[in-house]
Amino acid sequence: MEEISGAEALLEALRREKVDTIFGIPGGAILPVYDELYDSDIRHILCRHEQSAAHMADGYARASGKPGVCFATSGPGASNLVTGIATAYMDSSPLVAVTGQVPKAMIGKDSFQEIDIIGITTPITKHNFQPMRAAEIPRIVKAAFYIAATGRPGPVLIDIPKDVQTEKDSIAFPNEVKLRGYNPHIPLRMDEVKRAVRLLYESKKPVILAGGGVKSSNAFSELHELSEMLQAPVATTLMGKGAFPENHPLSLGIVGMHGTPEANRLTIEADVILAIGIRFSDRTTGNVEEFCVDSKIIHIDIDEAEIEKNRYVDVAIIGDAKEALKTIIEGLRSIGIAEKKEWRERILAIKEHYKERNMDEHFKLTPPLVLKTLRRVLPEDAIITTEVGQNQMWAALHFKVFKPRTFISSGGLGTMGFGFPAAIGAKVAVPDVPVVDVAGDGSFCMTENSLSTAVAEKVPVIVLILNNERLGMVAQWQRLFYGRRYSAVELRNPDFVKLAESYGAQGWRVADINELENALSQALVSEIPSVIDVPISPEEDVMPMVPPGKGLAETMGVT
Ligand SMILES: Cc1ncc(C[n+]2csc(CCOP(=O)(O)OP(=O)(O)O)c2C)c(N)n1
Repeated sequence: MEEISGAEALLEALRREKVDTIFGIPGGAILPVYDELYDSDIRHILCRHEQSAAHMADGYARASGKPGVCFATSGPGASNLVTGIATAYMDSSPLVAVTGQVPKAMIGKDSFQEIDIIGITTPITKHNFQPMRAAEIPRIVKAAFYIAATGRPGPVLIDIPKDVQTEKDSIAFPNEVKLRGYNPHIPLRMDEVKRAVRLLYESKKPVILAGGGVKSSNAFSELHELSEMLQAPVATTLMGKGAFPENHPLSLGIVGMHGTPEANRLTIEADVILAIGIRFSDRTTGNVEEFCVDSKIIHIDIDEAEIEKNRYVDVAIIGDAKEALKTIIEGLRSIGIAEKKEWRERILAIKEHYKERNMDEHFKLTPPLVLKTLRRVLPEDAIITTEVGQNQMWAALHFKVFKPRTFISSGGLGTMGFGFPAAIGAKVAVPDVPVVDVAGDGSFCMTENSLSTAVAEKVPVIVLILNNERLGMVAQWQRLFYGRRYSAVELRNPDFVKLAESYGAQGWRVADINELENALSQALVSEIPSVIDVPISPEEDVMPMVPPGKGLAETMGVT
């Protein structure tokens, strides 16, 4: 067998995993890999910060469903990846991060640009590897992709010492991966499924809460079928947004701290809650002690560790959501479902009660109107990413999503600066649909230098900044809970139009909805990235809101 280097083995193994794009920044400890990349067909996207490289790979993964890949050098390169890896971990997004490491003999000696990235990332990866021989690389890459994409998806890191990258050996490429102690294919326990079927059959007021797990397992059509079969309305978590079409009569939008009033109201009234692929996060349940105390809860999750981590449940189904839903549907079909006339009427009445008033009169740039305009202008399959803060919650509340994998947001870690690089990654993965980052001014400034990457790599994403010249969500909390004592929230922003132009992108500042529509329609046909600066009032709150520590019944801002 011909001898090849560890770096060559890495790229060949990535090619065999059908990797077409890598996001990264080179440096001393990963130079042998970058040298191999020089001759490779794999597209490399040069980032300006490793955090953005990880977010781009994450955005690529969330839009395509395939693991995203990022590269960084040792030391500061690797440590800059950490926020991006943690973001992917918290949101169960499949990512494979490859870092260079100092040569084996220099590990543990405080060598130049050495950091213990294995130790640092242990709590924020599903697994990490440090090959000590070049011949281990193909098996490790195969295992990394398998672990990242199966079961509950998540990030995996491979840290390769520099001399392992250059070492030559006759290296074999396995076709299969077997990992002792890791078996993501969990057979359903039929006794639990039967109990779930019985509870759903007997329920008078069922509600489905759909989370990110529905997306990971591609259980969209099963969710649709079950919801209609049961006449159960569907509320989603932030991560689940997109799992159920939000123009469906049974859609309630998002539930929780900034949930829609109809989602929070009907969740409280439910007698049986079917929670699918959710982790009962505090942002979803409010005070968990008060969360639906009188309803029966069925929880489907692939990760056993999620069961009763946050909330006691009546029935736990551990396994793949798609398979579990299919089996439940079959079970229900065999016994038949009684029509729930009263519940249907109640759902309609609640939805009618909270129906938004027509806001189109004034053409003022209020966030809800901006987001509705965006929805009107974009095709159904356009992808939205968000930053973190008010912009994110306004987008979750007012931008209706109709297709799976078209709403991408940092839910678990809540990472400002995520949305723009994630938009670039998503656009690279799905180039034929428009991709818009709904941004806050503060968040955009955290990773705005990715404009360089977007321009250089010809990735025409659109950034729409809801510009309140504030760290808006922090200001909202200070307004509501700290007696308007605004501490460290005012921003002095750059001129975003000039900023965009100086990077070679294009920019608009808009004064009303007409100008917004014009800017959007020009940006949509443009081949260069666009930044649209939308000034909004700094006093605007995201409402409704469940105050921190309170139950869903104590929602503020609803009439
Ligand atoms: C990296 C990071 N630092 C700090 C925070 C805390 N934080 C949450 S929301 C927010 C304000 C966000 O401001 P902006 O991006 O302007 O969005 P807005 O709320 O105004 O829409 C801050 C500072 C965070 N989520 N992430």
